[in-house]
Amino acid sequence: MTYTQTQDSLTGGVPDQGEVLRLLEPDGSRVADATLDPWVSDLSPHELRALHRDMVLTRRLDAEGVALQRQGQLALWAPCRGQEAVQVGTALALAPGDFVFPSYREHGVLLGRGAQPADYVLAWRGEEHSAYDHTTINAAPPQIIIGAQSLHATGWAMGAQRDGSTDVAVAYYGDGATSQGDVNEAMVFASSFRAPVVFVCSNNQWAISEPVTVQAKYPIAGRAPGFGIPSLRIDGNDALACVAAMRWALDRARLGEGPSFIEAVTYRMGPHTTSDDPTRYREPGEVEAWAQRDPIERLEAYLRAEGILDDSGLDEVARAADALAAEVRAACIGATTRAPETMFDHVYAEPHAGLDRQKAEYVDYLAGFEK
Ligand SMILES: Cc1ncc(C[n+]2csc(CCOP(=O)(O)OP(=O)(O)O)c2C)c(N)n1
Ligand SMILES: [Mg+2]
Repeated sequence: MTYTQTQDSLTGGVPDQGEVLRLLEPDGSRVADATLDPWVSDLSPHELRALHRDMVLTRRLDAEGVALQRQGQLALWAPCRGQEAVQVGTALALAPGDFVFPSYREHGVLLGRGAQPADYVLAWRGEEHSAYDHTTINAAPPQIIIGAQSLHATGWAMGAQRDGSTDVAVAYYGDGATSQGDVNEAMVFASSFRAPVVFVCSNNQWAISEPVTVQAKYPIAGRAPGFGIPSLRIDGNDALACVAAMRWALDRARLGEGPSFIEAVTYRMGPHTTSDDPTRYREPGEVEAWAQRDPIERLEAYLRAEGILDDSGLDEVARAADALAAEVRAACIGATTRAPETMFDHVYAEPHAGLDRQKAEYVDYLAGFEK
């Protein structure tokens, strides 16, 4: 579905919730789409293999994150299984100078930005406020406050605009986040100032235990034109569609045409986080139906049919994925745990009397255990 005019959201009733733009059917067959096709016509076999490889790597490292949490090595993990196409596909379209503002679930986006093994896990282990240097991989720390990153991205974009740069900010958030004031405020600002920002909404059908149908009586992508922001509603399990839509949005931003909105319709195959039990609120049949639309199997089927990927290529990718998972595990288990009171460090750049007092109280509290 394309929402290019404000009018689209005001007329014509509620479009079918299933109506999305796509280039790959669930069985991997290639279909034409006049809006998306021009943006992926130049993808080389090498780039297509990289797209597939990063998706497999993301799935493998995500499984390792879950395992590490189950083994007591991480406090929490937010699984992204099922959402690899939107994360990896949109990240692949970025330029090095672009800056992403991810949520807690965007492991595939971080991979695309060049994150190192420790970067995925140290914050979830409680070792660091932010595991990576955000200026190295041009990614803000994973945001836990739902939707807050949309404002940060818009502010960054307005800064880039004033610097006269062509760099673009990207805010990644979920379907539930679109009910937050922050997201709506960000869209007003982005539209008013024609900020070079892309809003990527991964509609994974659930906001913890709340189904998207409760808070979206109209396709989420259909809201954006009301803010003056063109949008696309794409199949978020189709990696080619994700690359194409992101290139469309980035191009608009770089040409000074302002913000764009992408609703990627996908599915969260796992629990909300490792603290959640989704069997309490969703039917197994729903999960099974979405398993038939798996993003990795879909791209694999297409690449095999095109002669771009074969058994030996798949073996090589599986080995690389296991190697990455082993590195992530080693970085996690081998991390040096610092003194607990260091969590007060680096909160402010300048000395802060209130924080110093809290730190002193906490040191006293810890000393109580030694008596
Ligand atoms: C401002 C705020 N309110 C509530 C929460 C608790 N919370 C954590 S995740 C979540 C659901 C988010 O759903 P969605 O935006 O669809 O993203 P998803 O988790 O599905 O990727 C909520 C309500 C929070 N972290 N921040
Ligand atoms: Mg969601």
